[in-house]
Amino acid sequence: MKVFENLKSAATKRGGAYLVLIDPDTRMGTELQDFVEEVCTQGADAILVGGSLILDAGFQSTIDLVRKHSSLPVIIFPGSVQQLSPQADAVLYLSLISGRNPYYLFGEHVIAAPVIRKLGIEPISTGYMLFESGRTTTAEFMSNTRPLPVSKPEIAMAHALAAQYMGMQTVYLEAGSGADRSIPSSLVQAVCGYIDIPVIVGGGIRTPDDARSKIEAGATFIVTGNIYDNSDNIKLLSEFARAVHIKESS
Ligand code: 1GP
Repeated sequence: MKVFENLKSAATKRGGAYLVLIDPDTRMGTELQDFVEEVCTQGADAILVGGSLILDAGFQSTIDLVRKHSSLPVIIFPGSVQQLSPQADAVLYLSLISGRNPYYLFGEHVIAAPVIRKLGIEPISTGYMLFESGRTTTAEFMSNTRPLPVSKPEIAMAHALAAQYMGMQTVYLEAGSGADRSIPSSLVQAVCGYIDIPVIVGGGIRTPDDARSKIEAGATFIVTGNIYDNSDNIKLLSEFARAVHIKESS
């Protein structure tokens, strides 16, 4: 049960940690295998696997292949309780604290807990905060919740602090996959300066500079996913990793 502790240590040493999200709907077979190998060799710190709406039901085969070819920790970023596997090292045990839908606050968790225990994977208790980002995201639609306003940092700060006080290990500031706008760095700074637990930031981050600005604002973990749907962008992997690892930059 050391996956999260190890990731935090890596982030402390490197200035931040870079997590690459693989959506099982986007790649398969040798294309997926090649991508996993690139992610592992270009400086990422862990691989997340999941998505809020998996269309081809390919989660299990994807995670099997990722596990087989990954030298990095494999962490499930589940869209539902169906997305669990013994092939993973850990799972983000998400509570959608920005919303008030009880099923996503403490519903699926009860169903998933015994399964996670049986599978022997590490749960990482995560306060998941969805923010408005210009258009309706899959996560927002599927969870039937309202996102938090980015223009009211005090609301985000209060939610994040509540997550900390409830004993959660981290909070995830989420703009939604493919969001038009990532979470503003000023908001990241407000939240990170207010709480003591590490902060994950993801959604709509399209440039290494944007990733770096979130780390400079206090984020511990950066997640990108969508950017690599375009294979031409795979060459950016090492640039993103360098941008996140601010203590290693010359
Ligand atoms: C989505 O935060 C992740 O849940 C990553 O978002 O796909 O926009 O990089 P992107």
